[in-house]
Amino acid sequence: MDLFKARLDEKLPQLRAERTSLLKEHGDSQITTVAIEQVLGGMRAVPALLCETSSVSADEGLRIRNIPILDLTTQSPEDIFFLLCTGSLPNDAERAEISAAFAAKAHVPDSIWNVLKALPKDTHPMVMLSIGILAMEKYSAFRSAYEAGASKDDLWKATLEDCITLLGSVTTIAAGIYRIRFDKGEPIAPTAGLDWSANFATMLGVSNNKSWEDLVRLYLVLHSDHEGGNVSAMTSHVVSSALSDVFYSVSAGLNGLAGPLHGLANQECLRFIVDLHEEFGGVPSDEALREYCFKRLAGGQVIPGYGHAVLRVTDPRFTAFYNFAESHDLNDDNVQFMKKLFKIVPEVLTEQGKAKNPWPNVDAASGSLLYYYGMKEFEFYTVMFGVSRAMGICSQILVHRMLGSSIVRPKSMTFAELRSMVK
Ligand code: CMX
Repeated sequence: MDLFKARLDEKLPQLRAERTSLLKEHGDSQITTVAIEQVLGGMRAVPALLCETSSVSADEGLRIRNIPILDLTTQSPEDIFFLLCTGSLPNDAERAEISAAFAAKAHVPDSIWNVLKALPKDTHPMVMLSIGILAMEKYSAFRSAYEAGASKDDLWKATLEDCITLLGSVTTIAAGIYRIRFDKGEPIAPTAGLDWSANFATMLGVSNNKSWEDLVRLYLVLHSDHEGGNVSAMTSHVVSSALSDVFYSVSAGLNGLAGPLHGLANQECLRFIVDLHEEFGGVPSDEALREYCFKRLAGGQVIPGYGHAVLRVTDPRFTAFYNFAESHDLNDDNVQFMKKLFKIVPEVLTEQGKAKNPWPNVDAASGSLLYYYGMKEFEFYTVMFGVSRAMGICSQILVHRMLGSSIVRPKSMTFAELRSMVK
């Protein structure tokens, strides 16, 4: 990883100087006030975290290092990881170096398979992913470096090594989980010479269709990062701030991704579509679908795949998947449902008037496409999300390590303390 390390080394002084000068010039400047409703409402919109890798705006959505995600849909995941970490896209030599580094870590030791195979048959695949990553912790270069007394300034180098080990092996682990958990046969070994996403697509063993590989590549690109305040990224950051290594941190973040209001929404979305299919025996009329959605809302359930804590427009990642379905002429009932829901749900949520954002997020489209290619086990979908999101989480942790960021420790308040503050 000489080229990658050299690029990071080059960025390091500027990155650290920015932190030092901001602190020196404006360390005690007030940038916001916090309302009681924000304290009680999930800290929504409180600008309290640093994240250099990406940003999400209400009216545009995700930008990775200031590049709109829709301008990055033809890049490889290796490009995206390099961009997240360094701020620039790699040249050919740098891209080849990362691909080779991931491939060199793609072999997963038997001890990890033994742990995964020993779990009860009905274990959720996200539990298996979280455990698989945690079980890899014994290979942490960071922990060894820390125990050997490495200086805080240098800990980012071992963090980079851990990121490569984690990302190189996570595709093999995830694909193996798919095969073990859903009785698809033994895990398929990685193939030398394939890049990261082609290898993942092959190890899943879902389809031989060439465009399956294209979908997996796009999937890994689109879910890679979504700034620092979402549940999974923030959880990982908090854990990592205690100098826990990336295996502990990513595993912790993925446990948050497994919640139905976050990453599990893609599983819930497909479940919703399959239920709809069963209820109507096919794609229903607009009117019947409207009625069904209203009934669901009246029963106190959310419409999965719609709404967002930050976005107030259609998620560009939904648009990218929608465009993929159009350009590859994907057209089964589930894809029809996805398109019809896009037409109906925003009207329904707007009429109901509760959701601040009636538009689809990424989860409203991704599952229908995976299902189209034959990945019908929707309990696995959040694992696909997790593999990709591991790139964003790792890069965020790496940048914080380069900066030497502080341990996270905000102040919690009792109701009585809050009341006394507003008196
Ligand atoms: N269906 C029904 N009701 C919805 C809704 C939806 N899709 N989205 C929001 N609402 C409701 C909320 O439940 C809330 O109701 P209460 O006041 O009764 O609690 C109200 O509208 C206001 O919520 P909001 O401010 O618009 O949204 P939040 O920031 O609180 O929550 C999110 C955001 C994503 C959790 C919410 O939109 C939701 O539950 N969506 C469905 C699940 C989903 O798709 N999650 C994936 C998000 C992407 C990700 O993080 O991975």
